[in-house]
Amino acid sequence: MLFVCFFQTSYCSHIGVEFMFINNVDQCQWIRQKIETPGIMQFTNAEKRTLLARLIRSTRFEDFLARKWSSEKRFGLEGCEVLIPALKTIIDKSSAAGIDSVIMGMPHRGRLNVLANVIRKDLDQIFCQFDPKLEAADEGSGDVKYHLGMYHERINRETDKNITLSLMANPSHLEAVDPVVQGKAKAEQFYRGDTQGKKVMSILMHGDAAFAGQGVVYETFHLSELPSYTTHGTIHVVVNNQIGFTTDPRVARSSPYPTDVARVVNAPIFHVNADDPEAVMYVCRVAAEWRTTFNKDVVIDLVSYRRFGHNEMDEPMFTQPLMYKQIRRQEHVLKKYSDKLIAEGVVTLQEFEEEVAKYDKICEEAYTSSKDEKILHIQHWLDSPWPDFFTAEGEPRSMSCVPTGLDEEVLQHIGQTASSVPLEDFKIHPGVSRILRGRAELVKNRQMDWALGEYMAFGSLLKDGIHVRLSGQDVERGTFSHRHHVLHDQEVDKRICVPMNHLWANQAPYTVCNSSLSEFGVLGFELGFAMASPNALILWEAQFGDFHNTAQCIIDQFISSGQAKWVRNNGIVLLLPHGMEGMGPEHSSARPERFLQMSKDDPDHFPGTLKEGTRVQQLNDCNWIVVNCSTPANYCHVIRRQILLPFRKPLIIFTPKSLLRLPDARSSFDDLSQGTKFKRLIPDEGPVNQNPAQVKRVIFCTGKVYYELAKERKQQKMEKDIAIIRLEQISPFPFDLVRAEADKYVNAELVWCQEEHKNMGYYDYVRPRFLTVVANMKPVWYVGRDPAAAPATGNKSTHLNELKRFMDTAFNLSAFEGKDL
Ligand SMILES: Cc1ncc(C[n+]2csc(CCOP(=O)(O)OP(=O)(O)O)c2C)c(N)n1
Ligand SMILES: [Mg+2]
Repeated sequence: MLFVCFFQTSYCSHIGVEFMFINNVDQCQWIRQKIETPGIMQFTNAEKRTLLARLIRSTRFEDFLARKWSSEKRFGLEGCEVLIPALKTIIDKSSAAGIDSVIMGMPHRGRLNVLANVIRKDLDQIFCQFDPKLEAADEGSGDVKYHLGMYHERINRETDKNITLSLMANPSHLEAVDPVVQGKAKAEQFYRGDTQGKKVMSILMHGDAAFAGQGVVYETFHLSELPSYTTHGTIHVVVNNQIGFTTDPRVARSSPYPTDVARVVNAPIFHVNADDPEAVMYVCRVAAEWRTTFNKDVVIDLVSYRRFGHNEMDEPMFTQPLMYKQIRRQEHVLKKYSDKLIAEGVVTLQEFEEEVAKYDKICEEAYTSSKDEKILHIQHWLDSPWPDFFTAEGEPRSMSCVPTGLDEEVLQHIGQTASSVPLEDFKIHPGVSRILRGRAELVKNRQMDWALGEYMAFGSLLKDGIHVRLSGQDVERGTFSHRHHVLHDQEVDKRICVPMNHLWANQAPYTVCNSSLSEFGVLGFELGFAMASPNALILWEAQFGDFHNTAQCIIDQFISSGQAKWVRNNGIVLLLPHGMEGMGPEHSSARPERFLQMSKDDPDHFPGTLKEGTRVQQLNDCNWIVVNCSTPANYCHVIRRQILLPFRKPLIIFTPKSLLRLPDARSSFDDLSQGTKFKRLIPDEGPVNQNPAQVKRVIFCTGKVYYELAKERKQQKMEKDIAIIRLEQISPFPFDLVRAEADKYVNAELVWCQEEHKNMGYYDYVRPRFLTVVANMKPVWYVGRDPAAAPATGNKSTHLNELKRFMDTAFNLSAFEGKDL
């Protein structure tokens, strides 16, 4: 029925393959041989019967749902029922080749069917989801049934081998899950030492329109050949239902043909007629073999149609009347294939009908038992369980955090490694040499700058067996050339040294990898990587904080809300360089306001004084932690805390640029010694303490502006009049510590000072919380830049004028006299 485009001559009229863009002769020959050898597509009767049985399940599952819940959305697979046997064939073949873990991502179309018939989620668990009275057992928002994930260990019946199948939970945002799946697959490969992808592989399913249109598909493909990101070949299956009955797909297409994307990255594309289940089975076998043989991506284009509307509420005749008239006349694939096998004598009509009746009965029985389910446990839909990390009920094992301070010898040892070259005869660049000498000098004086603080954090976690992975654009050197975690021999090409991997004999591995120039794809990838194990610190660094917004979907749909939707912890760390330094609208702001707006802590509730347990509980209750550290020691503490907490939360860190080198912004080793910990707030420790009652103004701030304020105060000799207090953890808000400060300076007016524009930065977030702290008894004055549309000016002198203006206000003690709020 459907026309399939031929790009190569083939002996099967229902298969076409595109591969002429692949510039590897062996690979092209391999494909030719698989497609053009006469008679190569042969199946035994047993194989045909298995195929029929799978098609029966796929078809009757949708029929069953349609009968029981005719007006419920399920995004049925009708028209592409072969997807189920296709996936099962890929999994069988891969299992035979040694794969024992398959990680999948897919959109709405046929998802319930995949859960039921590929992953084998219990049918009653699926059916009960259609019950509107089902109560939620877990906290959070939960999610609709066709977004939830699943993890299942089972025996593959064809190979008799163990196999673990997981389907990742995903948001509506089509294709956003692709890089997440890849990251998780990569992580599993990494932790299992599966360096060639022989054990773990991923399968990504796509809709035709989404595959062609969503840029993250390309970003994901693009990662497939980068060493620290490759999953050694992914099998992509496109449920291509856009073509309908037109004879030429290139005429019919309303969006770019789905395979345009794959061509760019050298993946062969098999087009196969979804009405010919045997051709589909053959192609799926070849694709699995391709992946095993070449460890490269491959695309299977299931050329099909959609029998009903987009969802079951939709009437396709509104917009495609002629096509849908023809679709109605189209014989079902199951009928066609069963007739064929009956005619061939492979099965009898009676056997076929019995097989159908058998599956219908399974569905009916599951339907009956599904009525006993009264409560929905999203826990049962978890795609990445961490059984050893949580209790059997999925709860944290404690509500306390191990202290984050470090022994002097550990600090010294890390400091020395950070300032030396652990390999012999390794010639580094003189500029790097200078940096290492600078570090050695600091270590000698028991001091650290930002880069050393980071070294202390990573190095100490590696010592404790925690894998650390830092990924992003130019992270190896550091965008600001401060990090230099990978040294390059200046005389031997490609000879490198990663000192962080030479710290201790039994340390965990450190991975530092420059990503492709992608944010959406790479952040999704790292989020997926962080799902595989709680015993790893996974960090993604934006080149500049601004650029995270091209990954906004991963932030909104996964990082900020993932736990609420899917009860899934994730400890990913985002490092977002931030600060107004006259560099123009696009290299200044990491948009703190956006992260804070999505923080769920209540502005109007004062939680009381937080003892250790409650403080950890506060972190457990939030959706993510947002910090802006002003010292290297505090940065180190917060990174260590991230892993020492008994649960995992995303951590957003606004990181500095000029502070990386500012002598004032250094810490002493004492600030990291045993007994020290992360400071949620840094009080003023200067002359204001002599007589706090005489202090006239308390300026609260966060991040880099602290140093500008402190300098100005000194110049104006106002160190006894004005206290400057740093908020280091912005969310969850340190209500208790802010109150202690406000209480201490009884006669002072309260000011929030930020360098960002008034409609940006932290102001909207902190203001109601400060008012809660002071029970609305005092105003909190704003000092900072005026509201603006762009985050920063592109003009240096405007930048400096703005700075001067708000500094003047900050130190003008009569600035707010007689002013109303
Ligand atoms: C990023 C994004 N944009 C828009 C939508 C709304 N949407 C849901 S399904 C759909 C059509 C998808 O078409 P296709 O990928 O061909 O899948 P099909 O439904 O045909 O299987 C659209 C536009 C979405 N879910 N995600
Ligand atoms: Mg489609």
